[in-house]
Amino acid sequence: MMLLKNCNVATMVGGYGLIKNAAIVIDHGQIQWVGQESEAPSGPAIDAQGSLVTPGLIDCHTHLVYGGNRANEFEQRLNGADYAAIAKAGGGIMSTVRATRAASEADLFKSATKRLETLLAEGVTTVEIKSGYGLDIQTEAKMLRVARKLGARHNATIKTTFLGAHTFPAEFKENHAEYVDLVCNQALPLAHAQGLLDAVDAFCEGIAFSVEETEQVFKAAKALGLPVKLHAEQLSNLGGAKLAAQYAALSVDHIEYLDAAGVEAIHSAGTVAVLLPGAFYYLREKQAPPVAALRSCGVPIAIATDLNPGSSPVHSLLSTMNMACVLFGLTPEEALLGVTTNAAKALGLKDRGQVKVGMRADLAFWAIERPGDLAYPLGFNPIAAIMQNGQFSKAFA
Ligand code: DI6
Ligand code: FE
Repeated sequence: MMLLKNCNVATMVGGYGLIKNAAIVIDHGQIQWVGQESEAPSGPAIDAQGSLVTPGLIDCHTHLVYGGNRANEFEQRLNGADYAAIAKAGGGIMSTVRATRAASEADLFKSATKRLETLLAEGVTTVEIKSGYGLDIQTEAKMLRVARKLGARHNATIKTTFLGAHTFPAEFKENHAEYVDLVCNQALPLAHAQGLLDAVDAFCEGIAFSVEETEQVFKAAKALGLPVKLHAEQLSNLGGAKLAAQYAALSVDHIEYLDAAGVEAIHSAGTVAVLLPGAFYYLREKQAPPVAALRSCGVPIAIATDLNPGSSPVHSLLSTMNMACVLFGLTPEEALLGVTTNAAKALGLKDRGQVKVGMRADLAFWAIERPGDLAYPLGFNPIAAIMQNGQFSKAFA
């Protein structure tokens, strides 16, 4: 049993849920008690140095396993080329697919480890990682094995998502139906049979998969009992979110172009809206997601880095909180909910995202006073200590 004293706890229960002058009891990797320090059980305690304690942060949307990088495309875009045009010309996602196919499993593990450790240093304790830069049976599985191995080697929970339907690989450019068939009937079931999958995603967009093609992928996922998520309405409004709602998706992600009917549909389905301000920032998008409508409807809003080599080479969830506030108008409390409670929901995780009895003891201790101290600076990390499953992965100095 471990007793922590001298802290303020952002429980995230019923909103921000602050308990001042708090103590926390942890046992067997779980929170056993949380409340006023004056009412805490007696015994030897660890001094939490007056820190603000939040749930360990959750990055619920990343593509952090990949080969190569796309700094060249960053330059091309600065010179006027646009994201979709680069993709159509065989760059974009396909450029990363070529590099990822060519990379050894050991090299992918090594480069992904650096990115993961950068995220974890900011109090992140759970990370979702997608495949989608293989687009063939072997390379999709290779990426997912790397993601599983990252989870086994780090003090963090890694959730994996199959994204075989990310784009059409060059060899299927003229035969989309055959590729969708390969995804649904071979790549997906094989990865699942190897225990590599927690969820299934697709990129529903003009430059990627149509609503009908996406539905085939969702049907295959459901047949295997896997939950679905969707990259939807990022660059245009195809109605992907409505489809996702019909399949009780955990989340719809990006959603800059989501309309009122889409908001209503995901609200009814209990689907989380995942905002990815890093991609919006890098692609210099003009249309922000419908935050006011999501709020007034009561749709849970999560935010994530979307860490990927093309549209969002963002390795910081704290910076993402800042961008969600500055670019999308979230409040710092909403941003914090977006990387804790609502991010847990977006991954279907019921055992984390709040500091309350029975939850997993994943905690971040910050040398700050209020959520604004996380969302307001850029490039400053006020972490004091990190606890993962009841153990300090970073101890107090
Ligand atoms: N949307 C994204 O933001 C990433 N994938 C997707 O479907 C970007 C992937 C990339 O550009 O490499
Ligand atoms: Fe993405």
